[in-house]
Amino acid sequence: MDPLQEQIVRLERRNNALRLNGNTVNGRTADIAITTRGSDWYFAVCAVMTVAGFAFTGLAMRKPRHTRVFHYITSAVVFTAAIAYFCMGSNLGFTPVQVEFFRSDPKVRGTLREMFYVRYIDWFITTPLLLLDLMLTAGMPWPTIFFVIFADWIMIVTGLVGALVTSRYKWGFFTFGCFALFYILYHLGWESRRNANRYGNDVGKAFLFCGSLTSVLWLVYPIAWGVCEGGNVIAPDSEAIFYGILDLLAKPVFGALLIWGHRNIEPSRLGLNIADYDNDVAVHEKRPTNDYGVLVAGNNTGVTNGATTTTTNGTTPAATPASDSLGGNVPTHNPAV
Ligand code: RET
Repeated sequence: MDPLQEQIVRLERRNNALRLNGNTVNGRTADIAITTRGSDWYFAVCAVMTVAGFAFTGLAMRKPRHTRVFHYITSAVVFTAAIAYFCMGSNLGFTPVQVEFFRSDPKVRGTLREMFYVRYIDWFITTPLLLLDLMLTAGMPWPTIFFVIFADWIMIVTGLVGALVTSRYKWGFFTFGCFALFYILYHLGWESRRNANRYGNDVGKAFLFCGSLTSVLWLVYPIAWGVCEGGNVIAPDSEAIFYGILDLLAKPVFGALLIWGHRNIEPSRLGLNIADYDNDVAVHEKRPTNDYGVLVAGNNTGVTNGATTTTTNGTTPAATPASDSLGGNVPTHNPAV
C-alpha cells in the first residue's frame, strides 16, 4: 500500500465509534443498526447544533439581559440536541428492540433494531422549550402554555413507549401520541395565532412564520416514526438522515427565524415582566439611575425593561410604560452596552 492509500485508509478509520461502542446492550445485540456513515452524519448534525448554540448565545450577549429570553430558550434547545447527537454518533443511548415486521430487504433484515431512546430524552427537554418560544411570542397565558406542554409530554412519552413495545400494541401508543399532536397544532394554528395578531403586525408575522414551519415539520415526525421505529421500513442510517434533517429544520433553522423575528419586539410588549437587578431599587436601595449612573427622575423614560405594572399575560396586549415598585420609572437600557 503506497503512503497516499495508507493515509486514506487511516482517514476512513478515524470514526471508531462503532468499533468501540458495539451494538450489544445488556447482552442483546442489535442486528439492524447504523453504519459508520450514519455515525458520521450524527456527528455532523452535532457540530451544526453546537455552532448554532454558540451563535445564539453570542447574539444574546449583544442584547440587554431582559431581552434575551428567546435567545436563551433557543440556545438551550440546540445545546441539548448537540449532546443527544453526540450520543447517537457514538453509537450510544440505544437499546435493541425486536421488530414487529420482519423484512427481506437486506438493509432492514434482522430481528433486533437499534432504537435510540436518547432521541426521546432530547425531545422531552427540547419540544416544550420550542413550544415555550412560540407561545410566549403569542403572549399566551401560562395555564394554557402549561397544558399544551403537558400534551407535548404525552406525545413524546407515548412515542417512546410505542417504540419499545414489540407487539402491534405499539400502534395504540402511537395513536395517543397523534391525538396529543393534533391538540398542540390546534392551539398553535388557532388560539396562539389569533392571540399573536392582537399584539401587532410584527408579532403576528414572527408567530406566523415560526408557527407554520413548526406545524408542517411536526406533522412529518410521526411519518418518520412510522417507517423507522414503527414499521422497520427504512434502515437506521436513513432514519438518521430523516430525523436529522427534521431536527435541523425544527431547531437551528426555526431558532434563527424566531430570533430574527424578535429583533424589534420588546418582551414587555408580550406581557413578559422581566426585572433586571441593575435596575432594581430593592437591591441597590437608592433611586434608579440610568446606564451612565445618572439619576432617573420624572415620568416616562421610554422604559423597556419589561417591568410593566398593568400588563398581564394574554389580557392586555398593549405595552405600557414601566415603573418600579416605588412608582418611579426604571431606566432605559442602552442596547449598545
Ligand atoms: C412521535 C411518535 C408518536 C406520535 C407522534 C410523534 C411526534 C413527534 C414529534 C416530535 C417533534 C420533535 C421535535 C424535535 C426537535 O426539537 C413521538 C414521533 C405524533 C412531533 C420538533
